[in-house]
This record gives sequence, structure tokens and C-alpha cells, in this order.
Amino acid sequence: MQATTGAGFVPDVELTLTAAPDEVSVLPGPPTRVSRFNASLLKGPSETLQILPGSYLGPVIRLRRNQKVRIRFVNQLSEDSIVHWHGLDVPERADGHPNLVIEQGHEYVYEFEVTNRAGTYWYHPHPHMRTGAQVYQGLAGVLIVSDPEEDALDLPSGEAELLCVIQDRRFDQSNQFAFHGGRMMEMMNGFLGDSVLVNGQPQPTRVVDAAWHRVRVLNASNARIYKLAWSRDVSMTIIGGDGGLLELPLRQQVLTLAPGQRADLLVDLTGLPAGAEVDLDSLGFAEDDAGVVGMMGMMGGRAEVPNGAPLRIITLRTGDRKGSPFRVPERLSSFDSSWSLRSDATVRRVPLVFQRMEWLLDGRTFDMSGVAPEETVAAGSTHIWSFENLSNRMGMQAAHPIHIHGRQFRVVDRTGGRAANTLRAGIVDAGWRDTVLVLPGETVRVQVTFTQHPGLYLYHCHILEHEDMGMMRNFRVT
Ligand SMILES: [Cu+2]
Repeated sequence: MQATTGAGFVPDVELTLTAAPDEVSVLPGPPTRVSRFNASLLKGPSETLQILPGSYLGPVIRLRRNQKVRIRFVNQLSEDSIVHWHGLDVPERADGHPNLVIEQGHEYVYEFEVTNRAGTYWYHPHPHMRTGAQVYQGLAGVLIVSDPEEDALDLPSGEAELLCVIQDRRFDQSNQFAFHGGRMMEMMNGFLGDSVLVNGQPQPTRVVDAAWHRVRVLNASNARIYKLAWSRDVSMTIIGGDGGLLELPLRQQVLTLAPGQRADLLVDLTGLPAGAEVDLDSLGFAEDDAGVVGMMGMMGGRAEVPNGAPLRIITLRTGDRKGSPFRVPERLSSFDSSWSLRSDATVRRVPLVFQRMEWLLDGRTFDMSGVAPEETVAAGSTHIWSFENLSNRMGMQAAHPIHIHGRQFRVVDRTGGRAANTLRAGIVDAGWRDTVLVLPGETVRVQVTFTQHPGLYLYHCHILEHEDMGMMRNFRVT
């Protein structure tokens, strides 16, 4: 299947993106068989593609707002695939719906204009029931959009801009990725690895200048939630989320980041002597905070390193060089003034619950072409969707990061849940979001103004095992 290209579309950037089997050295000993994206630039600025050395991750794709982009996706995997540009507002044909999958040896041409704000987005496969497996095998990459508003802030860049893509993996004795193979317990709970990789490497220590750094963090794990904090009482300065810069910088001690979500951080290392180390850690939390499915522990589905286990993510070690002075801007962004809570928004309840051995969205499971009446929305219309994370009769519930394709949305409010859940304090709801974590017992209302592009789009849980089990639905924009 080949997408027809629109007449008159003249791309500013054109590249080929190929998904293919490969091998990389991750641990000492034999290399690890992976699937990975490779890209080559056919047209556009040379800085469009940034290879991450030694990583199985796809190249960082750097785009500017308003660029027209053509991407020729070539599938050299031995199974169907298609690519989704997570967080971007693109036409239906460019969104990577699973009904658009292509077979091995085929090409799919994406064409879209970058209308999103500057921010950290990402790309990954989206074939039905195989997203978890393909992402786990290595198919994921970061997509960075920049724009004049962000340029004007003169944020730390070049060597002072760090990328931190967090994934957990399990290795077998020959250094190969071990996966669940469809075992029910690990599908229900989401698959958790026992070691953390950052940009595809285990526990990296990076030698950096004693300077301000910008750290773009992406949780590209299948299911693990991180409760991030710097060591040495260095506070988190959060300047952006899924959909770009916040209006004002936020300072807090911990940051909860669920699968699919991004955070843009600034960290001040200027006061540190050469050789000092600052760690980014995931702090411990009660397994129940992420809502382990009730009986699963007893039934043998418990991960060796459960959700909530303390983990080291990266270490930054200062070198001899000092950085130039930098002041965190008091105001980061003049927020899109079109945002306000709309009293005329169409309100919809979307219960999240486990029933009939399935994770359900509003009582339903995925159907490739199925769209319920309440899942049909007018282009550009504004809705409030109220995600209600319910317990089933056996007390089973889990945290679900809910992702809506197309437009970024706003979190209106967050109510309910257990006061003792320590993940709650680390959640950032400010700014534009495309993935919102709904903790057990919580109701989270989001206001979304849907894309202007008509067509079939998706909303789903970004715990990839839940998504692959069918915790995903279409919505149709008319
Ligand atoms: Cu889920």
C-alpha cells in the first residue's frame, strides 16, 4: 500500500525512515538483536537528523514550526507496521492509525505541515496488538520542534541540551531483550523490565560542564511510571511538558512521568566543583500507587523490579569547564490566548475499568473501524472528557496514562484517588498535554479542541500492553 501524495505539496524537509532488524551492543558480551529506525535526509537542513551514537533508538528528528515535511517510511520488518508522530496534529493519513499498516518491503509516504509549538514529541510504531512488542524491540525516536518563541529564550543548547529517553528492559542470558510473549498477567499489569536504559544505554554517567543544562526527558517505557528527582536536593525546574513550554517555570522536588509523557527540565550545575555528581533517580513509591492489579501478585504476575522500586536513571558528572551565566526566564511563553475553560463544551464521561478480562474505555474495547456516537466530534469543536478510573468488583484497578491523538489538551481538574498516593504530588498538569496520567480512583477532566483535520483518530492508554489488549478506541472527526 502506498499513500498517494497530495498534488502541489512541496516539502521543506524530506527524509526516508526505515524500520529494520539490527544489532547493537548494549551490555558487555554479545550484541542485542533489535529493531530500529534509520533515516536519511533527502532534502532540508543538515541538522534535521541527529544520530544517537551507540543507541538502538531512531535518530532525533529536528523540525521547525511551519515546515512542510515528507517522510518516506519503509518497512523492512518481517511484520506489518506503521508510524505514529506522537503529539503532532496531522491529517488522518499521516497519523499512523493501525488500519494504515504496510507489509514488509512496502513504503508509506507521510506528508504534513508542522503546526505544533516548539516541544519534545516522539515517534513510534502503532500496529494493532503489536505496538508494545515493536517499541520494546527498539522502534522509537524523539522528534523535536523548535520555533521563534522558544528561540527568543536562548535556552541552554548544543552540549548543554541533554536528551534522556527512559526505557526499562529485561535481558536474557545471551543479552537479548526478553519480553512477555503474551502472558496474561504481564499484559494486564503492563510489562516491566528490570534494568533502566537511557537513550538505549545502561546507567550512563555523562561528563558535562558545570553549567545550566536543559534536559528533555521522554518516558518511552512500555509500562513503567517514574517518580523523578535530582540528588543533592537539586530542585526540579520544569519548563515544558508534552506540548511545549509552560507559561511559567515550575519548581518541585519530584516529577511523575508516565509512559508517553515528556518533560523539559532546566538544571543548575554552576555551583558544583569539578568531579561532582548529580543523579537523576526514580524514587521509591508504593506499588499500589501505580495500581497493581489486585490479585496479580498472588497469581505470579509480579515483576522482579515492580513499579515503585527505586532506580538510578542517569548521573551527571561535572568536568573542568564552567558554563556561562544563565537566568531562568520568569515567563517562558505567552500562552495561546484561545485557551479558557469553556462552559459550552460537550461533556462526556469515560470510565476506565477492568471487566471481562479486558481493560475497557467507556465499556468498550478496540474495534478497528468502530466509532460510538459519543466518539464522533466536529472538527475544531471543544469537548471535556472526564476520565474516571474505577475499581472493578474485585478491587482491581491501575494507573492509566491516557493519550489523545491530534490536538494537545488542557487538564481542567483532578479529583478523587487516595490522598496517600505519593505519585500525585509529582504530576504536572499545567500546560499543553497529550498524555494524562489518571491514578487509581481519580477522575481527571481534560478539555480538548479537536483537530481541524477530518478522519479517524485514536485515544488509548499508553501502557502499551493495555493498548495492545484493546484499551484503545477510535474517534471520528467530521
Ligand atoms: Cu492502561
